[in-house]
Amino acid sequence: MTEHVYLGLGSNVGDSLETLTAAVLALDDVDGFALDDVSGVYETPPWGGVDQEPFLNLVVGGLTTLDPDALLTETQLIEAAFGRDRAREVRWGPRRLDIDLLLVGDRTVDSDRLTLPHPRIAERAFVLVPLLEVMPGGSLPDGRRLTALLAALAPIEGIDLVVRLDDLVPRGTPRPQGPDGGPATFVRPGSDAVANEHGRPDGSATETEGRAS
Ligand code: A4P
Ligand code: MG
Repeated sequence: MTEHVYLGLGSNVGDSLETLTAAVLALDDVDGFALDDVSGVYETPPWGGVDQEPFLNLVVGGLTTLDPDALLTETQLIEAAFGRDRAREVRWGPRRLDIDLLLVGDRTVDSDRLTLPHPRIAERAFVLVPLLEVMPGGSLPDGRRLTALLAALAPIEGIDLVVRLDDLVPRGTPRPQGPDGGPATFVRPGSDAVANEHGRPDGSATETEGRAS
């Protein structure tokens, strides 16, 4: 059986952009997993109450023939290969690389090792913003729409598009273009259109402070 799967990646230790790019390519190398789409990379304020650096986050969509447990084993091997040391971690603290299974088809799983959908999707703008890019119009298996979940977190500040990794997915759907031919913008609920430093409509500095939820 082939299923659609969505994975959330985050990093705030080391060269996060390099780590995330390499991790996406490592995922594509996993037997039984094929990369289908990758969101932009967003700089996001740390969520979870630990004082730490901002994260870079992205979401990938893929097709898999692996069962969720086997896929989790693969993602944890990739985390370890990039130097993640779980023994030294603070919960919701700094991470060299975190890969979360967000959604695997419509499955709901609640085992010691794995919960699906990932239990904190609805609370995390750093997940919902990139997830909506690769799953436009998407919903959780219980029917809650991603757009409604994101709106419920408003106002959302400090999430900024850093770069697109579209070249990693040559067969992906072409992206909508922004007004200047640059990256597409999105609008934070209750505020003006936002884009990265190349596409920001008012040319002002990119805001990095704020809160995710
Ligand atoms: N596990 C259960 N379900 C899952 C699933 N769906 N996907 C189990 C992945 N793992 C799952 O994982 C601990 C155990 O959860 C795993 O061994 C697996 O068996 P974890 O990643 O160490 O921690 P967690 O308790 O799952 O927490 P979570 O929600 O993944 O958060 P993290 O990784 O602790 O959070 N702020 C921003 N802006 N961006 C971030 O990326 N990340 C963190 C780290 C905190 N703040 C952040 C970010
Ligand atoms: Mg995690």
